[in-house]
Amino acid sequence: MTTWSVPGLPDVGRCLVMGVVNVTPDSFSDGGRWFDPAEAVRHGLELVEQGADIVDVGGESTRPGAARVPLEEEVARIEPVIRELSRAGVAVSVDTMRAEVAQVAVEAGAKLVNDVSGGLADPAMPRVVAAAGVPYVVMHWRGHSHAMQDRAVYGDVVTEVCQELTKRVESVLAEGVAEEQIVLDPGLGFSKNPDHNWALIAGLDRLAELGYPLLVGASRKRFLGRLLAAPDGTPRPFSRSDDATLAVTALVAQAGAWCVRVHDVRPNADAVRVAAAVQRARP
Ligand code: PMM
Repeated sequence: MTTWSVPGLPDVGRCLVMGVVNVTPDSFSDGGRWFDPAEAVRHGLELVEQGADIVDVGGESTRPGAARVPLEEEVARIEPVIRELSRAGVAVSVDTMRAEVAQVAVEAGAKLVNDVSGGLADPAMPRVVAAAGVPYVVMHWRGHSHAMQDRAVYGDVVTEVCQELTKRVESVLAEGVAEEQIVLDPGLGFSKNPDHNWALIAGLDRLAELGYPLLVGASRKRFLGRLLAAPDGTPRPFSRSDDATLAVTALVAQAGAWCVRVHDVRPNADAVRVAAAVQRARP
């Protein structure tokens, strides 16, 4: 199995686990729970204790239909949490689409910028990331939350996601981001219907052929709840889709993902170790 080395982040010969701390009142699965900065820090430290290699701190919900948060509000939400977790020695990533927020986050100690828009939402983002020299998650994205599900139209989703990510890579490289900084993400649930998400998980090897480490975020997303719907078609609530998240983690870790982004860290930290043991045992 290819193992990836991403500058400034742990290189432990297995898929990494990124634990999620949404400092928002309205995120899809954990909105409001860690809205208080002290609670958010406490939760971040708890995730590290449970096995998170990276803690992803976000101040803006990206759930379908969400409205945007003002810049000052986003900064006020994430800055104290990133500063405190970084001070405690945690490898923190910032989940933001805004260059100014990324800049504040890096100054507060963030080691990675996770941009769900892959540089499309804020044209200044790639230059800020290039200057900061930190790893940069470029996710596949077709538009802001209010419009994204209308854009879930593909002929061949894996081919189109690969092509669109390739364009984003060319663009951020042209802005000065270095190859070693780039991590790609298929953007499960972002302008994707369930069939698109499953096709991307099945086609992860084709995304890996683009030559960059891959991050996968399936945790608690609606397509899992739809798969596990009751006989009358009622989707399983996200609060009961963590076992399905775990199954995705094992599969994508086996397929060579660099990192999984998850809410329920402890079992996922076990799953990536199982996947690594199986890989090591391969003749
Ligand atoms: N998904 C969400 C937020 N940030 N970042 C990356 N890189 N990949 C993802 O799939 C992703 C993300 C939405 O999930 P949440 O609202 O449950 O945090």
